[in-house]
Amino acid sequence: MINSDISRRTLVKRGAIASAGLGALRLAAPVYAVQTPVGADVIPWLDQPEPNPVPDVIVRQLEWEQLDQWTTPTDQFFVIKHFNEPQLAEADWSLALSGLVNTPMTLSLADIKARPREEVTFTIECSGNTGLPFFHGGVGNATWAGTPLAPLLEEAGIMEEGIEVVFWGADAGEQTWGHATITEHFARSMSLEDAMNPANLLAYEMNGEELPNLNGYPLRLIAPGWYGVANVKWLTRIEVRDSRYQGHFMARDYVTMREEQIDDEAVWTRMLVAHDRLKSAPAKVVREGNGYSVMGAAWGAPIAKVEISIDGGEWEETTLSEGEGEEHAWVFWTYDWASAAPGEHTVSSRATDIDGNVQPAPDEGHLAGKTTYWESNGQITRRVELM
Ligand SMILES: Nc1nc2c(c(=O)[nH]1)N[C@H]1C(S)=C(S)[C@@H](COP(=O)(O)O)O[C@H]1N2
Ligand SMILES: [Mo]
Repeated sequence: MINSDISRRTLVKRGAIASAGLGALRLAAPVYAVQTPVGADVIPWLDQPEPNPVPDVIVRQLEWEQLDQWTTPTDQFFVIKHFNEPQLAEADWSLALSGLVNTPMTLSLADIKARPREEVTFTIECSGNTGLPFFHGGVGNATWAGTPLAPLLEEAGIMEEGIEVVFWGADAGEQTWGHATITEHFARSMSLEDAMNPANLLAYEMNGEELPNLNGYPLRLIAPGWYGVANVKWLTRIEVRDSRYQGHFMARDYVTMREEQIDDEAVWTRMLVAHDRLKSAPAKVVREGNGYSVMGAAWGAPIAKVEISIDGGEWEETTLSEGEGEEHAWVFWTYDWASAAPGEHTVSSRATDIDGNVQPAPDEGHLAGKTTYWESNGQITRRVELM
């Protein structure tokens, strides 16, 4: 307390000039621009991610200090690739709709593009993001375009026993399980009810252009509200089954292990990674003249507010600056750091969704007994040094 009082007082002189400048800015453009203003500097965080030991899997990550646009430019969008990178040509590619359907179908890309086109702006996050010291940039926001999945399933006609829908990718890799080694495709499934959600798209466009190869050309599932792993790329088959598909990315990997108390007994649970979780992150500290501001993002649920804590102090509300009211996309927030004093500081953020759920501290709620790195949506604290 005493320390922060002193630092606040030493700041008064510096602050006077800074707040005059920022006040003038505010008139011109209501909230702080998300874009780093011309002549302003981004102060790099002191805590930088460790070198990426798996560049074939985590192919590209968002660089938080460079976050400047609400829609992530395609060439900056993170890429996760567990197996090979398929090279699919439109001429010999098709999508099969098979399994427990009355009318199996085979669709060309032209068939799919001839169907109704819809767009959704959806922030995808890999559920491993921020759970590993080298993986902090596994999130991005893009506008996806494609045709809704539900009418296609309806046209195919789901048989009575059909309760689960499997999305198969063209990529495959070797997996050993017990005594057996197999070559398995990337695939995920969801319940028929989840698959029928009108938000799901078979997407062939990202940010107004053809899907880039690394993001799943020619077609991927876009399942708004689901963690990245559910958004199957290089899609070749949609198959309806009478029970849950238990492939590697359903039952072995992307499984969250947690110790829970059930009726006073400690038990271990293993749940597959599915829906997004509420999260936020400080993106960058910006210096303009003598004034500082912090900018960040929040996603995983419709956001009501984002708060910031400097040096572990009281939570203060930030200003939501872009994306408010979007159901599936991140919200950008800004904070006028009027009391910024020279030296090292910590910056933490926490999001609250429109139902009043609060992003947990790193050891709170479902994070308390969790051992695996999946679904690490705890509050993020970054360190910065101001001159
Ligand atoms: N076919 C296929 N689809 C896939 C994957 C994959 O390895 N193969 N990775 C998944 C995971 S784990 C994530 S986080 C997202 C990442 O999508 P992006 O690479 O377009 O950012 O794709 C998902 N879809
Ligand atoms: Mo992922």
